[in-house]
Amino acid sequence: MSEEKEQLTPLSFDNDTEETLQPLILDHQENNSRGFVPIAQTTTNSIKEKDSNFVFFFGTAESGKSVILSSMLFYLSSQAGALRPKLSTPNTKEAEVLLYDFLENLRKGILPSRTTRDQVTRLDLVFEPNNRSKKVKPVNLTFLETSGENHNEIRRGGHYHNSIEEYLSANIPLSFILVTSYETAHNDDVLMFTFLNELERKGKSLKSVDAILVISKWDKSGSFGVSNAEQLENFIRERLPMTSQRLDTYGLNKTYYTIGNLEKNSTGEERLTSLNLQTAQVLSEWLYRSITGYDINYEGTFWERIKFSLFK
Ligand SMILES: Nc1nc2c(ncn2[C@@H]2O[C@H](COP(=O)(O)OP(=O)(O)OP(=O)(O)O)[C@@H](O)[C@H]2O)c(=O)[nH]1
Ligand SMILES: [Mg+2]
Repeated sequence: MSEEKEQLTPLSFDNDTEETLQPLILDHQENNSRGFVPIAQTTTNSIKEKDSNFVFFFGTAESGKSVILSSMLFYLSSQAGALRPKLSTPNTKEAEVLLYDFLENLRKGILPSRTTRDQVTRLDLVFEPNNRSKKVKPVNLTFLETSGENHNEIRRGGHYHNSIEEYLSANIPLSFILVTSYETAHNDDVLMFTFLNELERKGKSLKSVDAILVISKWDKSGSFGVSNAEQLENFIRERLPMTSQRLDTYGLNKTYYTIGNLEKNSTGEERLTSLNLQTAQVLSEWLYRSITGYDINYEGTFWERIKFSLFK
C-alpha cells in the first residue's frame, strides 16, 4: 500500500489551465500486473473532448446530487451569466434535453428524478459570466451526473463501474463535489473517507485536488442557514469525524446546501414551494474560483472600472 503510494506522483492543479492538463500518473499498470483488466462498456474507452473542466459529484443515493446540480445550473444561467450547451461535443443533444428539463422543472417546483445507474450522463456546457472584467473569462464546464448506487460499490474494496472509473482515472481537470445530507451524514463517514483514499490511489493528491464537502438538505435542521461557521464545523466534526480530519489536513472546503422549501402536495408528490438560490450561489462561486483562480465578482482593474462607467 505505502509502496504503491510512493510510485504515484501527485498531480499539481495550478490555476493556469495549461498546467491542469498535464498528464496524471495512473495506476492502470498496477491493476494489469495484478491480473485485473477493466471491461470497457462503451464503444471506446477513451474520453472524447477533454478540453473542459470536469465536475464530479460524489454521494450515496438520494443524498441530493442532482438537486444541487440542477439548482447550480439554474443559478448560473439565471443570475450569474449565460449557460449554453457546448457545440460539437459527443452528446450535445442529450445535454440540451437534460439542461432544458432541469431548468424547466425547477422553475415549476419539480425536482429531478433519480439518476440512472451504471452510466455517466455528461453535460458539456459553456458558462459566460455577466462580469465584464477581462479577468473573469468564460469557462467550459462538464458536469458528470452519476447514480449514488454506483458510489456504494466502492465500499469494502469494491470497484467502480467502468463508465465512472474511466473519468476518475483520466487525464482531465476534475473538481469534486462531495455530498452527504443533514440526516444521513453520520452513515457516510467511512464511505466518504474511502472515496478520498480512492482518489489518492488514482494519483489525485488531496494536496492539489479541488474538492468541497457539501452537507445537503440543511433545511432539515429547521433553518435555511447556519448561525455561524462554528455550527457547520461542529456538525461535520461530530457526524463525519474521519472525513473532517482528512479535509482539515488538506485545507479542503466545506459548505451546506438547501434547495428551499419542499412540501408534499395532495397526491403525495414533493413540490418546491420556494426556491432558495443562496447556497447555489456559494457553491457556484467556489467552483468558478477553484477552476479559474478568479472571483466571479472580481471588480475589475482600475482602468476597466473607468471604461465600464463610461460605456454603460
Ligand atoms: N428537504 C430537502 N430535501 C431535499 C433537498 N435536496 C434533495 N432533497 C430530497 O432528496 C431527494 C433526492 O435528491 P436527488 O438530488 O435526486 O439525490 P441524488 O443524490 O441525485 O440521488 P441518486 O440520483 O439516486 O443518486 C429529493 O427528491 C428530495 O426529496 C433539500 O435541499 N432539502
Ligand atoms: Mg441523482
